[in-house]
Amino acid sequence: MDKRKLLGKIDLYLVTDSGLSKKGTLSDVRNAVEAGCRIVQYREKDRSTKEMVKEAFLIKEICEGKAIFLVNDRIDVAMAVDADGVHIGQDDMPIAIARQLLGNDKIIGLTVHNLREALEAEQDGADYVGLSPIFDTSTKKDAGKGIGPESIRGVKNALNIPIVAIGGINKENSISVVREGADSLVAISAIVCSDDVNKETTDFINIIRKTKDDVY
Ligand code: TZP
Ligand code: MG
Repeated sequence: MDKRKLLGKIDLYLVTDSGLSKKGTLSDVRNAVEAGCRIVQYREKDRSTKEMVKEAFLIKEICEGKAIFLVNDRIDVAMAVDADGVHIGQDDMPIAIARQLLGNDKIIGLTVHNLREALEAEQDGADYVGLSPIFDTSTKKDAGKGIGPESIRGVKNALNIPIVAIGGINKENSISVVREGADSLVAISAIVCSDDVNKETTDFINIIRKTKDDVY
């Protein structure tokens, strides 16, 4: 199965955050995957490499056969556990080098903030872009000001690869994000800060699917 082909079909994309999580990263991943989330990005900023590798193996096991598993930033950790790929930012490893290291079979996602970066990402061989931040967010301190859901349309029209929207998204504003053309969306705090990650995931997936049905 070419997991890349699944990327455009995903509704909700889980990004882990152990700092914000109520029940812990492994519990969040388990519950989100159980509720039907089909992609998980392990994002961990303050752990040792050893701890990250250990946890990444556990997340990979939970995702096996059910969800795509990516690692944020750390190409070495992704390679160590044979993850499905990585998600990198504008200041991380250049895509061409990441591609050389990971090979053609792995997924590479890139964070972009505007149309220029998005076009460049596609040209450089990104498999999807994470458009960020759609709304103001306190989850990522250096995310900058929200670009607004209406900025998604221009990027969607210009690109052939899927667009993942991220930043300040909740159940209410997720409708505008999908209506403006996002293929999928990330909602970190709205999901991992909740008491019931399974229910939140189900709710988000239902809202996204219903909005897509209404749009197309
Ligand atoms: N990248 C851009 S915004 C962001 C990241 C990791 C944080 C999104 O978190 P939230 O809680 O969904 O606003
Ligand atoms: Mg990064």
